[in-house]
Amino acid sequence: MGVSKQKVVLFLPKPRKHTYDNSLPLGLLKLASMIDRKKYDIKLISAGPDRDYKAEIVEESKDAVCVAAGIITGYPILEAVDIVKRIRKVSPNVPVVWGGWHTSLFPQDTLESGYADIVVKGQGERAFSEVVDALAEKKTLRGLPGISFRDKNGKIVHNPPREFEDVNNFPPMPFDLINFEDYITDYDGMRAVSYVASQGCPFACTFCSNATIFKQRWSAISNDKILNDWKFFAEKGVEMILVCDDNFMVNEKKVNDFCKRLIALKLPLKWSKANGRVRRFLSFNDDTWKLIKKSGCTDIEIGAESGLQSTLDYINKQLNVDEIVNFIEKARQYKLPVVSNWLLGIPTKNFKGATQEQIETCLDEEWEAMLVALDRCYGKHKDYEEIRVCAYYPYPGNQLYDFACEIGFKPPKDLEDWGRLHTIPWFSDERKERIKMLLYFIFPYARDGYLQRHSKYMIPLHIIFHYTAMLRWKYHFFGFPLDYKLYRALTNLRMRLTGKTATDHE
Ligand code: B12
Ligand code: SF4
Repeated sequence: MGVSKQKVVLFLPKPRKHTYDNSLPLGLLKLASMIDRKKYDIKLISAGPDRDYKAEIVEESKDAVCVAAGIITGYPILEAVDIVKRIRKVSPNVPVVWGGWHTSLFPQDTLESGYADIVVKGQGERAFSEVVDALAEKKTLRGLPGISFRDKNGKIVHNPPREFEDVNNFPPMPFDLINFEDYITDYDGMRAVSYVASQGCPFACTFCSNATIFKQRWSAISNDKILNDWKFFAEKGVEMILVCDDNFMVNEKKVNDFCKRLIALKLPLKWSKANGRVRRFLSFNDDTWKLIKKSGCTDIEIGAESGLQSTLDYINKQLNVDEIVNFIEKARQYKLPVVSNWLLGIPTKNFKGATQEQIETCLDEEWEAMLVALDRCYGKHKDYEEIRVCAYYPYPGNQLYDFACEIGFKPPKDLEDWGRLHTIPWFSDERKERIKMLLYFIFPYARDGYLQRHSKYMIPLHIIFHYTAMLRWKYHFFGFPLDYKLYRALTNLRMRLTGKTATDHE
């Protein structure tokens, strides 16, 4: 008779109160890749709208070696706390492990909350597999690098950090653990999945915690391994791969080789949203750009962040506004639309000791500079794939977060408080509303080819919206937003009629 395997439960809470995310649970799959399946039975459960996943997690945890959650800052914390409370009622002795970006930054707070017994910091694959073995074999956790834990007496112990490893040391992701069809999303009518081909980032922008967690290390999955995963995706009928690396276009030689090999494989796949630093990307030669296009890449993504040079310098972006403009022009030559990301409300040294009136002047300047930069990038063409403008929110673990706290942002006081969004004192609701107008109304309606693209479903109002959106952009005019208000009212009505809820970031 075979020995029954012990169970390891991995779960991923939903990212926001009203929205689910059905992109592949890549972090948990990577962890699972290092767990010995001969010894352990792995249950991987991610939040989904059509089943009682919380009850499932509680049920599976009953006789588990441990139950582990992947956590990013924000709402996932509140949901994980709720799930752990339910588990504890039924299985008070099952060890609870938390890992991911938030807990890597706040191991002490996480353990003090009482909702986690062990925290894995940074890269999780090897650390978590060692934790599982230690728990199963009832060995001490003392000395295991990269973790913090509460010992038998309730004392919090922080073990030394773990060396960041080459991601190629880890086995392929065990996709057989999930029902793959559940993670296929619709992208412009194509069957799409998300993919991450690297970890870390060599840069250190001051608003990002990547450098704090991964110490400016960057490691990329080899082209062989990426292509094996992509072949598997193609076999599953995937047509589009959404690349979500923090920085995919780092090494030109690797990108060039990757594209050549992808072309040679003739997979019926397109890829999209691969991210790169503008300056590095600009230095890629003509051959690489052509290969990127030829290999089925439909668009590329950049962090432009600001139209103000002083702000770009302040956040250590190592980028000039001219380079953003040149980059988008260059991508245009290769017929590669660019998804550009912009932040508004970035606090700079001018905010320190300034009155709200002075801050408003800085924010107006930032807004105007972004519009001018957008005109330079897209003015004539409006041929963007997407433009994303976001209000800066102080996510923790970096210099800009510390500065935001210095100038009035109230830092959350404990783990659960990190689950709630706090007000940004210098950024008014009126400014947030203007961002929404850009994002949901002006950008989508002003796009090149909008009328042709939507001609099938065109109603006269769409035509009017298209022209008012273009005029608003052209003249930088955002007053009397009757068209926008009408658009909102119609959207809300449609949502009510179709029974959909607005996402909570809208
Ligand atoms: C896909 C993605 C999403 C998806 C899904 C998120 C999810 N549930 O994983 C969606 C679109 C929903 C999303 C939304 C948001 N995201 Co997001 N997202 C990503 C992205 C691009 C990829 C995640 C991924 O799959 N990575 C690949 C895997 C392999 O890496 P990993 O998840 O980090 O896992 C490793 C370790 O962290 C660790 N680990 C992870 N989980 C666990 C669990 C255990 C038990 C253990 C032991 C270890 C462990 O081990 C893994 C292997 O080494 C990351 C950037 C990135 N490079 O990771 C941002 C990122 C996670 N997102 C981020 C943010 C800020 C957001 C948003 C708030 C953005 C916004 N302004 O709206 C929202 C809302 C989320 C919220 N909190 O409210 C930040 C999180 C920062 C933070 N402090 O937590 C990141 C890191 C981007 C960044 N560079 O700042 N996001
Ligand atoms: S913002 Fe992007 S480029 Fe800058 S440190 Fe973070 S991941 Fe790297």
